[in-house]
Amino acid sequence: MKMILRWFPYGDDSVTLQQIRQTPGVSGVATCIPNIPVGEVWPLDALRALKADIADYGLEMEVIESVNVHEDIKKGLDTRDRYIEAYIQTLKHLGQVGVKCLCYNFMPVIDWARSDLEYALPDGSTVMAYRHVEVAMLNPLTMSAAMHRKARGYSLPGWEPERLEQMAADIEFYHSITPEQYWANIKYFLDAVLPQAEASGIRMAIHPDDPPWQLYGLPKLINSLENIRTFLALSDSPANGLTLCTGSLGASPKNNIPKIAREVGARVPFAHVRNVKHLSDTDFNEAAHYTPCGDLNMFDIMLALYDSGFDGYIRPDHGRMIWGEKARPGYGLYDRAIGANYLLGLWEAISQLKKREQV
Ligand code: DNO
Repeated sequence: MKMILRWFPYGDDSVTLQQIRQTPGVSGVATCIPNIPVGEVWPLDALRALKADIADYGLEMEVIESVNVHEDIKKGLDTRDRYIEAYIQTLKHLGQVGVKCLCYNFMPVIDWARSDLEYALPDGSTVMAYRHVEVAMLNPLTMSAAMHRKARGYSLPGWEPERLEQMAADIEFYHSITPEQYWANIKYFLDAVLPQAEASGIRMAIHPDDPPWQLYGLPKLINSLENIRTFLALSDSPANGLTLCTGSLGASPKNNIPKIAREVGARVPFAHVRNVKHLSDTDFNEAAHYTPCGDLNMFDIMLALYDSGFDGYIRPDHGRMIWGEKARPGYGLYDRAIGANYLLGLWEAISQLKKREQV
């Protein structure tokens, strides 16, 4: 297991590589080259330069989060092959710079969704929050661009106001796609890219839908144990894996995260581990990682991962904003550093006890 932190390059992150390096037990970052239009090849020289910048701080760049999948691939359009070719070329380049794991998602049109990026808790910290009725009201088919601007100019990925018209058209398009067709579009993509991922030594890790339920009538498939089984059965390739995002799947009280981790942990190259506080079946606040702060049992999750033979990367996920920090929502330093060391502590305790039991 390797503990890493997500980090955004080119001055786009208030957290520095130096700070990450000083966080005990963190060996590297999950990063990306932002602003490459979806569907274009990630240039090898830019990847080499980024890797060198990260290596200057003694950190590894073994995980990329994310290379986004072009909407034409998700829609299953005839034009998809050209974008798949570009994806394959990007995989080659990632392999050439030593990337071992690629997080991506197949969420149609929008990435994750929240109603509030700075919801204040009684202790004065802020977290990201989700109220289903409010998010449902942000439907791009009916809302204005201004409504989509959130917290200090940060937009949710994929929710940029200038994309609004296209979003509305895309959402309508998906209304005519059945879940069967959507599964077939995922499989078409996997069959095309996994051979290159294998050849490049990269494990691909699909990110679950966040939230894991229907929104704007869009297909949501990576959202339950049953559907994760279906996804993993699409290809037995060792390069076909899951990002176990405990907060995304765990937003639904119906998902038993330790059970999922126990069953599929060996096919999880990357785990995003965070806690959530359920307010109802569809409303939640993100929470500090520590088990009593939320509704997910972090010990059970880490134990299940350990027992499953999990041998991947873990990163703490969205943290609260604490101690006056101003940062990209969810991605400040302080609460994620606390989370990382809490998770490392659980992992150390579990592995030490298991070793002693064997003696
Ligand atoms: C949210 C993240 C997601 C994730 C992508 C992966 O904080 O977990 O944006 O990076 O869905 O493709």
